Amino acid sequence: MDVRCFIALGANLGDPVAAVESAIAALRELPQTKFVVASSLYRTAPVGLLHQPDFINAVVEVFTVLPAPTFLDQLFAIEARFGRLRSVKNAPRTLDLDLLLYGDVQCDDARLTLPHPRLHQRAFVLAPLAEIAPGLVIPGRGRVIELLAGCAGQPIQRLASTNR
Ligand code: PH2
Ligand code: MG
Ligand code: MG
Repeated sequence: MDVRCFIALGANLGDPVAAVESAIAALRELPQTKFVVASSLYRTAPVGLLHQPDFINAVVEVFTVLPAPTFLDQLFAIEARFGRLRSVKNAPRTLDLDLLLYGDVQCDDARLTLPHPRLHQRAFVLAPLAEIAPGLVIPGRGRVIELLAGCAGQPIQRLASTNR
């Protein structure tokens, strides 16, 4: 059975617009996975560690038959291809791919927490998610639209496709 998944993309080193656009192209090629749609790109102020460059963020929807751990391995492999180095938590990154939702699965183990544990607090995830799936309900958290309304004050700017 195909599982509906949402993936968050983020980058803030090098040419982050190019990185996110190429990562979206890479996600189109995931094995045993149907690509549905990508959101616009958003320029967003860093959350967590301050004093680092703005991010480019986006969200992608796919349907996959891969089990969640295998799907996660595929995402890590794309990050590695983009030269992601894992140093300190929240360090600037060439590409971050976060699995936001894997169907309505809720889990919390060493490798994977679903839904993503901070997605409901982050406008840089909720705005692109609301753009492509406005009616979505996050298991245990509520409607994307309402969660986004609770994130006022987090600066984000949708990039027109001509700016991309
Ligand atoms: N990712 C983080 C921490 N802070 N801030 C923005 N604006 N965008 C991100 O993708 C982001 C962040 C950890 O992954
Ligand atoms: Mg992240
Ligand atoms: Mg990550």
